[in-house]
Amino acid sequence: MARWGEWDLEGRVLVVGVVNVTPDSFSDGGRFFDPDAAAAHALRLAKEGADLVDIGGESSRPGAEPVPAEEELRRVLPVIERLRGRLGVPMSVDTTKAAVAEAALQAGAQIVNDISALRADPGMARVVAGHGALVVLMHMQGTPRTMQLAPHYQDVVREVRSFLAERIEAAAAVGIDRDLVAVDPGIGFGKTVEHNLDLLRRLDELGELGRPILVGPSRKSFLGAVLGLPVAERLEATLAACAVAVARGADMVRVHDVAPVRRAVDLAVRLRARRGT
Ligand code: HH2
Repeated sequence: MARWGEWDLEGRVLVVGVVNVTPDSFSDGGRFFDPDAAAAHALRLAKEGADLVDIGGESSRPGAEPVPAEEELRRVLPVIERLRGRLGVPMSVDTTKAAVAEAALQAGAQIVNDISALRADPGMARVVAGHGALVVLMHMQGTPRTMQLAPHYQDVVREVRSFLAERIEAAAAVGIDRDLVAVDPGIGFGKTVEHNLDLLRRLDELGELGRPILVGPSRKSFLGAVLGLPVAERLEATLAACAVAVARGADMVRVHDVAPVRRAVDLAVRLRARRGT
């Protein structure tokens, strides 16, 4: 497994640049709510070295209320349309809704990042399979509205791994080629600080799934909890978390601060023991 779609992941880590077209995202809500501002931000992230950009129109921060599909489409489609043919790197759409994924793929996105791992919308798997799109399947306990109320696991890493294994099978059962699937432990999604730290400490245990691993620690609250820092001051912690994740086998990192993360992970990947050694 050294490939994801067109990407060769041998000795290489993909940097996924975050574009939040939302008024309420936890770290940059409102900054890129305007489609021109969002498109300009995506172009900047590509220039800074992002391998792909992930465009989302619904915040999934703890406590967030769901956004109707029509509103999500009003947010993300104009951005995708502005970037089509201009961005120079692929676009993914961060959505749990089949209608949003369908329209985004038709408009030029090539990847679906579904934080519900195809569970939130029964039509989602068919859309992904129909387009032959790349897909990210993420673990989450509960829903964004409820997930941080009382996260509970016997062994968070084993439970996340078996959940992701089950979701890979569910995707394959509806005709999604396994080679197109990447997996994500869902840092911050129904996890305590200690659960998040455990997932990063033992990330290598997800390697058994045989699929590329994406992690999204960027600016998240567990970093703030460990260091006692507000969201605007979590860059160094994000860099450290990304570097350790890469050392433990991450193939992709989803981040807001592309330029510094690019440098950190390009070094980290050179320092990584080769797979199987
Ligand atoms: N984290 C967020 C959103 N989408 N997708 C994947 N695959 N993995 C993640 O860790 C992940 C994700 C949350 O970050 P952000 O998009 O910046 O915040 P918000 O959900 O508030 O818009």
